[in-house]
Amino acid sequence: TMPLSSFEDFHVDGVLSEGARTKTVTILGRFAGKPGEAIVTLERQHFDAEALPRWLSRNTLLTNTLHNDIYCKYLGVSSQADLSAINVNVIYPATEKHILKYSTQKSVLVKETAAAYAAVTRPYIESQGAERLQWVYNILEKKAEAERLIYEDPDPQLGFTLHPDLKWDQKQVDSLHCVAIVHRRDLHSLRDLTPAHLPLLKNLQAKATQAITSKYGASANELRCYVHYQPSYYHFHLHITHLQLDEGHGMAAGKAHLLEDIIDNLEVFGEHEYYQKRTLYYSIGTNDPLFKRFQEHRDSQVGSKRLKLNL
Ligand code: M7G
Repeated sequence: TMPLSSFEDFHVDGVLSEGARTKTVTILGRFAGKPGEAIVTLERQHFDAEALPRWLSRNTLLTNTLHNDIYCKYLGVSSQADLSAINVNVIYPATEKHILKYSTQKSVLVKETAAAYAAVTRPYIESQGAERLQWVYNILEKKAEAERLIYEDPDPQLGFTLHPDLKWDQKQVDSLHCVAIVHRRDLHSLRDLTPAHLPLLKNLQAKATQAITSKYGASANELRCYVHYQPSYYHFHLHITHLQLDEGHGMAAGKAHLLEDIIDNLEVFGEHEYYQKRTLYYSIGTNDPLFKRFQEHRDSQVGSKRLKLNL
């Protein structure tokens, strides 16, 4: 076969698959008058530095689709014919923590023992300002995203809200990503969970998946329900994604804990304070303020050992 110079006389027989995250589409087709079928994969190109000034100009018209606190989501359409539409997320005004989170950085694996949690992580969580959770409280109080609400169980102890995640443009069910946020405000992370929370977790499991199934048609065994440790936001919430969605780092071993596993661990080992006592391993960016705290902790331990040894 000759290399092509264009898609002249190409006929599309059908779409074989689409990748929402990879921005690809794979097509089955034929060339008129020629035998055999062709599989063609189209992949959107990376943004090159040269195109950025053209995108970030008055020629890009933004239609707002989400506004919650400092977070906005838009559909961007350029009046320059050679540029196609894009999804745009804006954080404004961004805090130092946001800038660090979104900057390219190295990751390291952290071993968080129960003692390290008590000495480093818990004080860090307690030092978080309430303003970081403003978007969560806006959702719970219907001050934002009320029109995007998929489902709510208003019970103050067992209840939660269910919304499309900021990351999902809601275009395709196989890239579905929703977030269920519990109404109670005393649970910060996985570390706080005990058998007393089993009714809450089982309520989430049953009703959130049921609501997604009836709204989007994805069946329960096509959904992945998980909790991040460490999360970015210390108010207990559940991620629900379609199994087809490749969420990259957000699904990585160590970071994503399946809701089913959490429930099972609490049922089997919960009386032994499973999530309070066990060692948790996760990767963390070296820009993360929590990483700095682990470093300071290690340095102070080395220092106090030296003192004890009279060095
Ligand atoms: P996380 O596990 O705390 O942190 O998840 P991660 O960002 O490291 O995954 C928080 C989830 O909430 C993420 O999937 C965010 O995309 C999502 N999210 C964040 N904000 C600020 C909003 C928002 O304002 N609205 C909605 N609907 N989702 C959000």
